[in-house]
Amino acid sequence: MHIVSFSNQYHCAVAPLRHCAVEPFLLPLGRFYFVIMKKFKRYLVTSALPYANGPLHIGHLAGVYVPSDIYTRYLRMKGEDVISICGSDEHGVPITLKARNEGVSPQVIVDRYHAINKKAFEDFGISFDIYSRTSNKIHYETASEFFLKLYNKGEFIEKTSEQYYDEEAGCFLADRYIMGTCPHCGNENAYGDQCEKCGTSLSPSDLINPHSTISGSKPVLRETLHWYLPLDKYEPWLRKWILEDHKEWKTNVYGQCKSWLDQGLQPRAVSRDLDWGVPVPVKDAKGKVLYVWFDAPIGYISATRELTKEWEKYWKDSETKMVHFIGKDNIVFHCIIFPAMLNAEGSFILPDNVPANEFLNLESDKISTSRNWAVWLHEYLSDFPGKQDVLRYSLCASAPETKDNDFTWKEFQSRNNNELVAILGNFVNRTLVLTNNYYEGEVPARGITNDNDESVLKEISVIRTNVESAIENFRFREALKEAMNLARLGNKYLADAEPWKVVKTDPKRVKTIMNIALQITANLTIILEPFLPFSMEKLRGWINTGKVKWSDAGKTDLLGAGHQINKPGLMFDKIEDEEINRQIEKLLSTKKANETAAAKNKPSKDPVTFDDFSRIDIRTATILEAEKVPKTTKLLKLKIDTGIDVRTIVSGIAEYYEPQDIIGKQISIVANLEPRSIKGIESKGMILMAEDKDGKLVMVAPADKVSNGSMIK
Ligand code: B3M
Ligand code: ZN
Repeated sequence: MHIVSFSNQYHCAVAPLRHCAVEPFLLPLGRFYFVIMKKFKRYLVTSALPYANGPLHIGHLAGVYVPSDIYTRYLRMKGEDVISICGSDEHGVPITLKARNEGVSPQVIVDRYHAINKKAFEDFGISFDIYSRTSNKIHYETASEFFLKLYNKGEFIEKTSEQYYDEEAGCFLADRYIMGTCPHCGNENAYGDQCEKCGTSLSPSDLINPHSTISGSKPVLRETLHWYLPLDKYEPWLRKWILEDHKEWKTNVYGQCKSWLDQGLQPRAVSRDLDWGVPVPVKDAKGKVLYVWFDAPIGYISATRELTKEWEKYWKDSETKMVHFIGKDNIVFHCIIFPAMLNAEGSFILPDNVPANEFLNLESDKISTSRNWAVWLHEYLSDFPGKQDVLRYSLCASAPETKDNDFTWKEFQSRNNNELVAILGNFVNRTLVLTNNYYEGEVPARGITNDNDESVLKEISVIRTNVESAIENFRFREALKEAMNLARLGNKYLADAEPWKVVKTDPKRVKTIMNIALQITANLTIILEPFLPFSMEKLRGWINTGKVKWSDAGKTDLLGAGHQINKPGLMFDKIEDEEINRQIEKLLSTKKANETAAAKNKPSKDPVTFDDFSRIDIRTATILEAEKVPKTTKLLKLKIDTGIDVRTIVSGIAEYYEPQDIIGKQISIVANLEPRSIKGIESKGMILMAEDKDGKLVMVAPADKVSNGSMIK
C-alpha cells in the first residue's frame, strides 16, 4: 500500500481491494481503491510481555521485538508522539512450577529472569520506553480496579464447577500440576493440559492414573467458585469489529480470529485457585487470583501509568493508534479476549492493528526451551560480541511474517558476508576512505551532474517512500530489503562511475561522484536507523552528523560542501566458516543429548534358570598392565590378576580408556568364558562393562575394594 499524505488530518493510501479498511471512505479508482486512512495524533505500541521464567531466544526477537522496535524507531524519527511498552509477565503456572522445581519462591524466579531479559533487550537495542513487570504494586492496583469495574457493572458470571484438588497439599491443582498417562500415546508423563510427546491437548480428566505433581497423591474433584467473562455476549460485536472493520489485518491474524469466531465463543474463567498472582479483589475469594491472561494485558495499561502521568491520553483518546506486536500463539488473547475486556470496561480504546507473526524454527526444528533447541540471546552475544545488528538484520530479513520460517546458521553467515559486508559495508567504506584520501575528509562540492547522477539522486526519495509504506503496513522484511536497495544503489553507482580511475583524468568529475556517494551515505544513516541502530550510530560518527529525522531522508544536500568527516572503521566483518561450524556443532550435540535422553532402555531378555546363571563364573580382578593392541583402534591388551591366576584378556575399550589410567583398577570379569584368539592374542575371559545410552562403555567394579577372585553372585 503506498501512502501519500495530503493533509494533516488524513492519509490517503492506494490499496488493492483486499486491504480496504473503512468503507465510507472508499473511492474506487480502476483496479485499486483509494483508502482514506485516519491520521492519528499519537501511537501506543505494545510488545507481548514475555514470561519471566526463562531467558529470551531468537524466536522472541524475530517474532515480536525486532519488528516492534523497527516500527517505534521509525515513528520516533518521524517526530510522532509514540510510546513503546513492554515488561515481564510474572504470573502464571509455568512460573510457580519452575519455582517449585528449584525449591525457591516464585518471586526469586521472576526477579532473576526479569533482570536477565531486561538486559537482553537493552543489549539488542530494543528501545522500549518502559520495561515494567506485573508483580509491581501499580499493576496490582490497575488489574484489581479493572476487575472491580467489570464486577460492579455485573459483567461477570459466577459459576461453581468441579476441579481437581490435592487433599495432601490442601490446594486446587492447575492443569499443569496434574500428570498421568496420555490416553493417546501412553506417555506416562503427560500434563493435565497437554501431552508433550504426541502434542495432543488434554484436560485433566482425560489422563489415566492422574496424580498431583505437588504431593504425588491422587487428586479428587471438588467444587470451586470462579468468575467468567461471557465472551459469547461479545461475539456479534467482535464479528463486526474484526471481520468487517478490520479487513486490513494480516491474513494470518484475520484468519485465526475468523476461525475462533466461527467456532462460537464460550464464557471464559478469569480467575484461578492459585497462591501466586493478583488476588481476586472481592469478598470470599481467598486463595483465588486473576487468571494470568486476564492480568497480563492489563500490564500494558499499568506500565503506561508507571511511565507517564499522561497515560490516559494514550489509552482513552480515540486519536491514539494502539498496535499490539505479538506471536501467533497470543492472537486470541489480543484480538478477542482483551478487546472484549476493554469493551466491557468501556473507557479504553481498542487496538488498531495486531500484526502478529508466525513462528521461527531453528535449523528445521521447532524452537524448544525444554529441549534447549534455541539460540539464546545471551549466548549469541558472548559468541558474537558487538554483532547485535547482524542478528537484528538476519532475523528481520527472514522474519516469519506470513508463515513459519527457518533460521539457519548458514543463512545467517551469508546475510552477514554477502549483504552486510559486501553491499552495505563495502559501499560505505569505499566512500569514506576515498573522501579521506582525495580530500582529507572534506566533502567536495557537487559540480555539473549527468543523467545518471540525476536519476540516482531521484531514486533516494523513491526508496524512502517504499520503505515507509512497507513499515506502515507491517511488512518489515520488504522494508529492510528496500532500505538495503539504497546501499545497492550506492554500490552500483560507484562501480559504474569508477572514481578511482577517473581521478587520474578528470578530478573535477570525481568531486561530483564523491559528493553524490556521500549524500547516499548520509541517507543510509536515516533509512537504516530503525533496522541497524548500532551500525548507523557508528556511521553517523564517521560522517560527523548528529541525530537524524525521517523527513530528511531523500534530501540530496545532507552533507554540505566543506563538511569535515572522520576516518571510518569497519562496520561489519566477515564471519568465517569455523565460527558457523562451531554453532552448528553446538546444536548437533544438543540434538544428540536429546536423543540419548529420549532413548528407551532395551526390554529385558528372556528368563534363564538359576542353574544357567550359576554356571557363569563372575569374579573380581585387578588390572596389572594395559597396552594398545597394535594396528587396532578399539582393543586393549590387559594383564589381569584374577586371584586364581594372572592372565591376558583382550577388551574392546580403547575408545573409552587410556591404558595408563586403568592400571591398578579393580574390575569384574567372566572368568570361565572359553578362550578366544583375538588378533593373534589368546584372550581368557571377558571384562564386564555397562553400555550407556549413547553407546559408551563403562567398567563394572565392586562398590568397595574386595580381594581378587571374589565370586560375584
Ligand atoms: N506472557 C505469553 C507469551 O510470552 C505471554 C504474553 C503476555 S502479553 C500480555 O507467549
Ligand atoms: Zn500423548
